[in-house]
Amino acid sequence: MAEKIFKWPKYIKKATFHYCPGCGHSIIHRLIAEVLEELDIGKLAICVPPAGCAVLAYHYLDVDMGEAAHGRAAAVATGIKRMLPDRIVFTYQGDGDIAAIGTAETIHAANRGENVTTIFVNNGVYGMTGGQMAPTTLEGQHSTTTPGGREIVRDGAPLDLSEMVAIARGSVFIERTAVNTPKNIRATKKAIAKAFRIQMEGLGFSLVEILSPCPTNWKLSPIDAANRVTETMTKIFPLKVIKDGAGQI
Ligand SMILES: Cc1ncc(C[n+]2csc(CCOP(=O)(O)OP(=O)(O)O)c2C)c(N)n1
Ligand code: SF4
Repeated sequence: MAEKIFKWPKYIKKATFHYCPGCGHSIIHRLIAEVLEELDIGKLAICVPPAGCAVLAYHYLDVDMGEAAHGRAAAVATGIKRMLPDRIVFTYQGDGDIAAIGTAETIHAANRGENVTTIFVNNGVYGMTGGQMAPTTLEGQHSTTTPGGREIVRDGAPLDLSEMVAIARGSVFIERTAVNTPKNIRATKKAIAKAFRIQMEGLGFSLVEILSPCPTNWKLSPIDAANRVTETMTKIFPLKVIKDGAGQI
């Protein structure tokens, strides 16, 4: 009998994604849905989606949702988890959301050791609003607000948000992955599953940073955008487990 190797994930709604061709958000949604199903925690899950291209995540992920204002997801997740400790609470945030306007909420939630999980989608730009520079924009990268390329002296260096969160004593597990190749997609799914398991065990704050193509604002084809992740982004944001275990690094 033929083996079924592909099916519609239980926690993805029958909707058509609005994401651009080659965008990483679609893949990441699917991975989250697969992990929720495999860990049998979909009915317990509460997602706090961002302001950003994934603001409509509630159209796609079939789990409870508690929308947050731009950058406030870690604070909203804190409140939800403290009121409903038996639920699995996760934020889903872009780099503008988490590493610019939401830096304070994120660092302090991590430092308090809030038992929540953060999915941090790093595409190096403010995608939804048209491709402005984000804290994670690379040196020399063109954006609508750095038309001649990001200059470190003028604009600052790319921000290592995940490493900053790792320094916070209450964070437990932090890994940086990518969704530009099948191998990296598989590693991302493993990392998301580990982050959720840490929350299920009540161990504290977990975060998975996922390097994710934004072909539209990078002005590249989907294939060239996927290649750029390995060729350029991973040189500045290496794929690795940044922290595995409680305490300060
Ligand atoms: C308080 C506030 N300031 C600004 C905005 C406008 N805004 C919406 S999405 C966004 C940036 C989103 O970029 P990012 O978080 O990187 O997510 P992406 O769209 O790239 O997935 C901004 C600045 C807003 N919604 N609320
Ligand atoms: S603008 Fe970028 S991040 Fe937003 S949906 Fe399109 S490819 Fe994805």
